[in-house]
Amino acid sequence: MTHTIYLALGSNLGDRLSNLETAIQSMPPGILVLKRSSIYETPPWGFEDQPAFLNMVLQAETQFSPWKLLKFLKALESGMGRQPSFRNGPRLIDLDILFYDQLVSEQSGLVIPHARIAERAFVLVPLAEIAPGWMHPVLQVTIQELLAGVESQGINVYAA
Ligand code: PH2
Ligand code: MG
Ligand code: MG
Repeated sequence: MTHTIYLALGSNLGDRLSNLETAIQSMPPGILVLKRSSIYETPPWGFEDQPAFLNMVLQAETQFSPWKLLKFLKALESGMGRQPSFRNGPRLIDLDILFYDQLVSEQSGLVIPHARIAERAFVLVPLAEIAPGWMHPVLQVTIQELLAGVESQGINVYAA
C-alpha cells in the first residue's frame, strides 16, 4: 500500500539551503519524492528574535507507516546534527509530517495533520504551490482556502 504524504522542511541555522538539500537527498527508497515546492525565505514565527527561515514542502509517496515515517524523520534530524532547542526556537533542520493521506491521528507524539497548519503562512504558501486543492481532513477546506485566511506578507521565493 502506498500513501501520499506532505512534509514541511525548515532551517534557520548554518547553511540553510544545503540543509534542505541534504535532507531531500537523504530520503530513503521508501520515501519517493514526487513534487517539491520552491524554497521560501520566511520571517520567524512564534519566537521572533532569531534568523529568518528557509521553508519548503514536499509531496512524496511512501509505504512507511506513520510511526515509521516519524522515526525516520527524527533520526535524520539528529543525524544531520540538530541540537535540542526550545519551542519555536532556532533549528538546523526541522522535518514535519503535514498530512498522511486523509489520516487523522491524535496519538501523543504523532499528531496528523500537523496541528498548526492553518495558522502558518510559512507552510501554507509552499503547500499551496504544489497542492492547492488538497483537503484538510479535519477542517474540511482546501489548502487554497486556508491560505486565503492568513497574512503571507514577508514570505518570498528564495530559490525556485
Ligand atoms: N518553525 C517553527 C517555529 N517558527 N517560523 C518559520 N518562519 N519557519 C519555520 O519553519 C518555523 C517557524 C517550529 O517548528
Ligand atoms: Mg516545525
Ligand atoms: Mg518538527
